[in-house]
Amino acid sequence: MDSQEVLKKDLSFFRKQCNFVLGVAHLKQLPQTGLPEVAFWGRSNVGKSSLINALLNRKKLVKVSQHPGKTKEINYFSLNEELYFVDLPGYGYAKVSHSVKDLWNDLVVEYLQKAKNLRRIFLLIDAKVGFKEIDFHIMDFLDYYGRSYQIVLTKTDKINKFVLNEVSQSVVKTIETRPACYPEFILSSSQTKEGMESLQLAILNIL
Ligand SMILES: Nc1nc2c(ncn2[C@@H]2O[C@H](COP(=O)(O)OP(=O)(O)OP(=O)(O)O)[C@@H](O)[C@H]2O)c(=O)[nH]1
Ligand SMILES: [Mg+2]
Repeated sequence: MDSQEVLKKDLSFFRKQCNFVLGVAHLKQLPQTGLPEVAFWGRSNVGKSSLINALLNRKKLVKVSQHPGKTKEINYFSLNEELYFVDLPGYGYAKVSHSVKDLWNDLVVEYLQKAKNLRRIFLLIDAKVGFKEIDFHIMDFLDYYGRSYQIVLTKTDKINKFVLNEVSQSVVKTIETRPACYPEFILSSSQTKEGMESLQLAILNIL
């Protein structure tokens, strides 16, 4: 087999059976299987759920919504019972009652502090919006806890090359100052599938 064939064979992993495992609302419900996990996080509506669907070649495995704040629990999806994809509730969405909002935040904060099998967090940034203040707070938190994360720009189909170039430069600058951030970032679109192979390779490398 040449290297191209090996690569294709590896990427076929993402076509294996995947299914919803559970939605975690309290930390004691976390799966105890010891399988490695990769998590997807970012502001509400940034495209976390869509990205998981695209990566797993599914249209409706994960619920996608026009309304920010759709994903409220920590949702676990298993790929071939070898790896968990973790869809985290988005942050930065204010239009929910404070008590519930605080609960989500506490849950995610606790998960990120304690998760033993979490190998990397893909931190999604909408390419059209760029970094917001809250994204910097989130990165402060991840850097503080030494949680390995990698930046993924989403929805690149919505912007032109000029804007993409500008936002990419700001990402490069940000990464330089962030100790827990993986040095390379990924451009992605769940619509055009740009970046899916890069993300899949990144995940295979983590495994
Ligand atoms: N054009 C375009 N739209 C996208 C893309 N990814 C997601 N969207 C749209 O963005 C909206 C939000 O997508 P979701 O995947 O639900 O976002 P999320 O980050 O999971 O949102 P919450 O669970 O609410 O935090 C939906 O209307 C999607 O169709 C993309 O790559 N390109
Ligand atoms: Mg979602």
